[in-house]
Amino acid sequence: MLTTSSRWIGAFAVLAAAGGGCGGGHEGHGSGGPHAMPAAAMLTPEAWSGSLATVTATDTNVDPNVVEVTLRATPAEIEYLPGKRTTAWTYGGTVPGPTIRAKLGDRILVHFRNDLPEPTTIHWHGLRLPNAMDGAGPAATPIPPGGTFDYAFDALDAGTYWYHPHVASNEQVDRGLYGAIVIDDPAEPALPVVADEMVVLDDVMLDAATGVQTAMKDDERALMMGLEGNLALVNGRRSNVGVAVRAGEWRRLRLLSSANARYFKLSLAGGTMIQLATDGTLLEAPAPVSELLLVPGERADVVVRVDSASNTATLRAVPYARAVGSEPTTAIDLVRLVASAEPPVDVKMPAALRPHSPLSPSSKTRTIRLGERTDGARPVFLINDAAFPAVPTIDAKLGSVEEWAIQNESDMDHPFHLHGFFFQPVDTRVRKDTVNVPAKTTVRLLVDFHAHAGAAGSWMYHCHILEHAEGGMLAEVMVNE
Ligand SMILES: [Cu+2]
Repeated sequence: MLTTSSRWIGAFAVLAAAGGGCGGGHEGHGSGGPHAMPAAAMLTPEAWSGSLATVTATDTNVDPNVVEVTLRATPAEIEYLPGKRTTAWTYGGTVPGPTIRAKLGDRILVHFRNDLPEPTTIHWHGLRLPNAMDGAGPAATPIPPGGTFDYAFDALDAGTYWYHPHVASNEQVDRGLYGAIVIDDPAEPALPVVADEMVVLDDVMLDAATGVQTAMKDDERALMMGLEGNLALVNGRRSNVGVAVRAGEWRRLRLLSSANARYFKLSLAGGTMIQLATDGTLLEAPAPVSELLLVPGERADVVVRVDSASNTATLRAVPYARAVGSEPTTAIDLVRLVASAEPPVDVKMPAALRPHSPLSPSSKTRTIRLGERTDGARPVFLINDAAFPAVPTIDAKLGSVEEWAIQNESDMDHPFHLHGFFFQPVDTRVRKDTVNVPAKTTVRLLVDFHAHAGAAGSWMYHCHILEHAEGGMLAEVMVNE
């Protein structure tokens, strides 16, 4: 079957061979003529200096084992481009929303109010929590404009997580509704770092002249590839921020991609980058990385430093092609660590972080096929040949381990995300909740349906390219006692 993407990507190949560019002319979809949909050119505002600090949510509860915060979803004016105002949708007036920090075992209470003009929810990405608190699936009724909801759950796992809406997520997350939640484990080995900061990567499509965010609802490229903006954001500010550091000192960066679709393949020129954690979990040992692919929804904790022979280390998104035959993204400078005149220091990382056990063997094997077809002019994204809500719900048993073969039959990569439970890619010991499944490949996962309070219920799994999830590549697993 000739899918839209193969026709469309074929058009890319034709265009590349002709050395052509996008003249802005769009021919009819599937008309047979070249249908060029290259990514929009990136805006490259001037580099600037500042800080990576994000707003932290205020804990209003005096009990040291309870974190109680208020979040309000509300439109707000944000200055993404110098001197220009963009109306974003925010948690509490900032992008990203306030970082919620708690420690392992804490009770977390979030009083939420929706002051948006449409219904929303908060989904707590990566956290194991009661099904009714997940902000997604049949147990989560969208909160209407003016409505409130109290989220309450325990911090069961240390790590770096995030929160975002699960209603019209492609539009609501893109407008700025996302924030981080960090669970600290006091028993973790102490790390010799001078800073421990969120680095939330996103992109947004703006009119360069006015700063107004461009609605991309019917953009054919966005519908197919997911929406990539023309301005990269680091913690809600334009990219290429310079941070003053001392050469040799380590900073812990908790990298999170809240982008709808952009893949950030990260490198650190002039410095050293060592990965500590993936999604919610510390690795067994620090792992030096020269490049690190961060897909939508995924997190990676790293430590970074400027090497003693360098003045600057640049965290950069380097080109990556996430569809067969598509053009790679262009390189984007995100963060520059600029060394001061102080003499370099030499600080060693610990040799080990946290041991992990392999999961017990699976009791059941499933194949989950990711695919795509067209419905008129619109692409439809599929799981096992059906689009949500027509994908049959899977039944799984609480306490079991299943092996899922995620078979990507399409011509583009898809980031696979499961709610409420961790999985372990086979042949690894890491626990993850979001994993890239490259085009035309199969990724095998051991899914751990380990019981936790309120774990029974229907949980979503889906592609985390939000246009794909909203376009059908989403389904539910009913986890039974
Ligand atoms: Cu996808």
